[in-house]
Amino acid sequence: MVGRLILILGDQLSDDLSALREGDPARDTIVMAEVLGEASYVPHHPKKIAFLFAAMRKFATRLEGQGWRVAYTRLDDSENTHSIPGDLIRRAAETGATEVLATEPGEFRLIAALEDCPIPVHQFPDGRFLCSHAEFDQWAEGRKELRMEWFYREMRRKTGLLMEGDQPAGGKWNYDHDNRKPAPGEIAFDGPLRFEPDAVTEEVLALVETRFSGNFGTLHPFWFATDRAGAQKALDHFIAHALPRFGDFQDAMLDGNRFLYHSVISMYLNAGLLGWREICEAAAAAHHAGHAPLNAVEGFIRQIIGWREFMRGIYFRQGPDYTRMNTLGHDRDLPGFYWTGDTKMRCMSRAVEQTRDEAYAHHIQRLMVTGNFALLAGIDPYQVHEWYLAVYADAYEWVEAPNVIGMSQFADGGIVGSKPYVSGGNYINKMSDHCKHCAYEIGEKTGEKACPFNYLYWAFLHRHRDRFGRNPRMAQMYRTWMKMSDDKRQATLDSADAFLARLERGDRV
Ligand code: FAD
Ligand code: DLZ
Repeated sequence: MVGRLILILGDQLSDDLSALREGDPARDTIVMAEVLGEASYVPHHPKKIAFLFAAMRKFATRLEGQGWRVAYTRLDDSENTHSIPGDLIRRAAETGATEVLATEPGEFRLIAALEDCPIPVHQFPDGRFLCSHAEFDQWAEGRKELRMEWFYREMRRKTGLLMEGDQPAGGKWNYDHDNRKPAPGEIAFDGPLRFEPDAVTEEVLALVETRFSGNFGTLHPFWFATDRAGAQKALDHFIAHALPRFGDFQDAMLDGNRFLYHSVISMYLNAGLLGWREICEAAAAAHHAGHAPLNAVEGFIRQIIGWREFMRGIYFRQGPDYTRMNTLGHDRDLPGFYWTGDTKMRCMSRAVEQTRDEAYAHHIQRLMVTGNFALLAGIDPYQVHEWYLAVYADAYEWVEAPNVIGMSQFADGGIVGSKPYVSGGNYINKMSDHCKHCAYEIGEKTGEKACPFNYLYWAFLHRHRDRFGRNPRMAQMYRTWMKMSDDKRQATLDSADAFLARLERGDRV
């Protein structure tokens, strides 16, 4: 019987992949390929490329150890066609295979490319998620609004995580209220577990250094785990040392600390080196053993079975045009300092610098600093989306786009959230110590010295008053704006205009 090809993509490095389950090691050939088509459709951070290539190479070796035949294409191979369909065609010619088994990719771009491939590709559902497309659609059907909280409760019931019978542990579904403490003086966690590159990783690092040196982001020091065993150790390290305080300081930011009590496991989870179930069960077990409080564990589990699954559901329900949504009509170009970090706004420069160094920023930096600024300044959401997709090691469209287009930029008009995540400088000052180090004055509301977030925030609300003025969740903000004197309001709008003019001129702002 003629064997088939089994495609495994760079973010499908899991033993329990549906395409593998459908395959037969005795007759099928696994295809894995480092191709420019994937490595350069956005200018990915070099750490992201190195992580995936090293993890792909090791996963191929692992599969060979399990008895699979693997046709692995390295980036430098002379026969490399540099596209996934191209490599499938080449491998089909070599092996005589006439069909391909694949697990559905996480981006519509690649799903379409596989559908158009001249060799039939059977795309099986990606079973590594808790909620299937059909289940999400069934949940969403007929609802006026899709809200994460209701979806999350279904997922808690479905998994039984932190449940006491049919009731949530502790009597409440959501402990978010306890999870908003401002930045603490000191952090009793020295960050994610770091790994010394081994020979496989060193070889990849040399390749990435030569081929992707022009991309935004520093490659060295490279400290990510690149296989499942390492990712599991990184998870254990988080559970043992950071989870107990994860909840309290989930929204905090510190000028001198990049990770606080965050897990920094999203790149492992999204590439398939870890699974949602083992992560959530480890967190729940830590709570049951008395090691971590409920607010921390509930908050952490909610991010994974709630937000992560909800975002995926939205992406696949909305379809390929979602990334082009621009409900607020924002059209300003992404400022250059998103690539250089060269801005006087301390919170922005710190977020961009750490993104450059680590291919990582935590949620509040992404949402309330770089995302908030882009929204307030009216940046074209598609450009914002491309930036996020490129710069973070955990970024794939299925999870990045709903976070950026939906949650952060409100470009979807409220599919993900009922109101935009915007704030003035006061929020950043409350949750961080950046403002102490900033060239701008957080206490000033207008004029050249004032924190730009302060006046851009009011100018945003004013600009979009027809859309948001009647939103009950924003009524208080509009009342405050309207209570200001005409002179103060005018000075605020003038400061915003002057700032945006400086931004457009390319001045250092
Ligand atoms: P922790 O804070 O420790 O949280 C634990 C886990 O929960 C994460 O590893 C992640 O898997 C999950 N999680 C938390 N929040 C979300 C969320 N909103 N959506 C999906 N999963 C979540 N996450 C990505 O995985 N890829 C992205 O490309 C991505 N882009 C984002 C863009 C913007 C504008 C925003 C606001 C958020 C984005 N997120 C993205 C969500 C979140 O910021 C990251 O998952 C988180 O910062 C990863 O760091 P961590 O592993 O330390 O997470
Ligand atoms: C992100 C990425 C990169 C940088 N390179 C590759 C690659 O060379 N080969 C591959 O199979 N996958 C890569 N990936 C991951 C894919 O882009 C990802 O599978 C799709 O975007 C779908 O999520």
